[in-house]
Amino acid sequence: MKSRLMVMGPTGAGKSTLLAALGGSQEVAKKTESVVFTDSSVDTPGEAFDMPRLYFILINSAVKSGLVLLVADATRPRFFPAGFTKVMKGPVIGVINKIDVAGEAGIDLSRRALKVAGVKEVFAVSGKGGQGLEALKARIEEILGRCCANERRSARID
Ligand SMILES: Nc1nc2c(ncn2[C@@H]2O[C@H](COP(=O)(O)OP(=O)(O)O)[C@@H](O)[C@H]2O)c(=O)[nH]1
Ligand SMILES: [Mg+2]
Repeated sequence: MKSRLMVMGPTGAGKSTLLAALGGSQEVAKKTESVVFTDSSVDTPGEAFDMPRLYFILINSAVKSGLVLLVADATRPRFFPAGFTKVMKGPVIGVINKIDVAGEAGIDLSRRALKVAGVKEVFAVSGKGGQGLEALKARIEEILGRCCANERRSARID
């Protein structure tokens, strides 16, 4: 369904934890070995983001999603390929994760990295501690609600 929320980003950035915190999946802190689709979410393995020859997995999954979150780990900030998110069909939001434990420098660098990757909007959150999640949730609802209101019955993320 096009109302799915997809997460992508490096291994260990907290994608699966974030998805669970947003209500989109049951699984927490278990290594994601493959793309996991539910009616409301798409979880992706970090390898698909870390290895360019696997990018097609992310691009194909994004086609079946209404919104993509690019998750950056503020405790291990790093740059992503410039303009990477522009190849995704549909909107992409940047998420700086682990602000409960990251320092200012890691948060700032992650913000810059997400901008370089091509995202316009960035939210800073802790998928584990809950900080910033309400604002992110509200924005997700707004975007998915607008794109696919008639699909939202079984795909609510709140
Ligand atoms: N401190 C902290 N740890 C987190 C947060 N989100 C995830 N983690 C931890 O980071 C590790 C990787 O999380 P996971 O969701 O499996 O990452 P994924 O590989 O991107 O799906 C786990 O040990 C999580 O408990 C967060 O917001 N803060
Ligand atoms: Mg995972």
